[in-house]
Amino acid sequence: AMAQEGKALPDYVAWKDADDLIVHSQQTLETQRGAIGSGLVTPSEDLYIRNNLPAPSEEIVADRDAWELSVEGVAEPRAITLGDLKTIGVETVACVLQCSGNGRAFFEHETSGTQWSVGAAGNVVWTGVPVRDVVAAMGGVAEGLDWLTGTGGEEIPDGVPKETIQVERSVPKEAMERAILAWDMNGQPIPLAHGGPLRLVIPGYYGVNNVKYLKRLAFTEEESPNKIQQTSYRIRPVGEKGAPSQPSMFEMNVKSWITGPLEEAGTGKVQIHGVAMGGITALEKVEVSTDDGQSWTQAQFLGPDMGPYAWRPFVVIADLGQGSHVLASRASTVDGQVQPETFEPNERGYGHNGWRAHAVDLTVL
Ligand code: MSS
Repeated sequence: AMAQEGKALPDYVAWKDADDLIVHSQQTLETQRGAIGSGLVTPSEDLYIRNNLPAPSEEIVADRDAWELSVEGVAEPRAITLGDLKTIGVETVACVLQCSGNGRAFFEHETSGTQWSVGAAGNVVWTGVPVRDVVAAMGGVAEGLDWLTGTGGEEIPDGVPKETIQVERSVPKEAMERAILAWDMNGQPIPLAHGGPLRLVIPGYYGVNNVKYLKRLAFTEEESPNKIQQTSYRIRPVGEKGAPSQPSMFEMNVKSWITGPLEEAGTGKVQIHGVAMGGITALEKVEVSTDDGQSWTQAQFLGPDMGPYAWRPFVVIADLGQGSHVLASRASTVDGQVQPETFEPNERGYGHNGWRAHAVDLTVL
């Protein structure tokens, strides 16, 4: 991954802010750790990109309201245009969009896949129609269907079995209570790179479940038969193959990280900034340590609380003497989950939230 860093932005994301991003590949761009600062909402220009398949052509956003979604597994299944979806209902939700592999670079074993540090995550404001409203408008979920399945609109090349590459994810049906079909991101029509014209957003769930270019929303009896559901995005022991019996990357865990200062600071008082998230639960507090976890100080949240699925910027003012300091942050949720010191390795390097690995080595001059 290192050799590719510093590359120019790929064409389809040429509008992004190159100074704030690390280009890992055409399909994977990461937000620089320092770029977030105490940002409440991640500007679209800075938001990370992760595509499993190349994005479809710009044509699909030329006439957004004409985009068609097929809704299945409801009493009255039908195809509906984005224009018509907009007449059913509308809601805005702020939530963290975070790749399952965010933090992969912190695992000690060899992990294949993008070596994300902290920047495969952002806090995004989505506007769209609640899935439950769409379901109500179509007569409710049909009997015995336990999964909510979203299918991405990428074209699958002829001769390639769709199960092997198509982005199709199933989540437990209950997630529909907070899921939305989004057309706006941060107050603008969703850019193609982030899944416009229509994206399934499941607040509190890992990025992979937030299917872009959504062309089908189906209540199904079983999880999608596709590889991305069956064997990929599973927490599996190091050295083992993926299997449907292993935990899937659904609910995110409690996590925080410092966004500055990251390398050097002057002696005296310094503001230590970062962001914290509760996953699917609201945060209770964040603590910061400047002595490698020996003592902790409660941080102050900055800005408004945007709800349980959003992240919260935090700050602590510390007095630091000359020399090196290990800065760490540790978040806890209202239901008592605490960011752990270490995180057990898993083969693909998913879900790392250990505070020690996310610590910063600061030199005070
Ligand atoms: N969707 C689709 N359609 N395709 C693809 O590829 N990817 C995933 C999600 N969705 C995809 C989709 C992932 S995997 C992620 S993270 C996300 O998305 C990202 O987002 P953005 O907007 O940031 O790029 Mo991992 O867990």
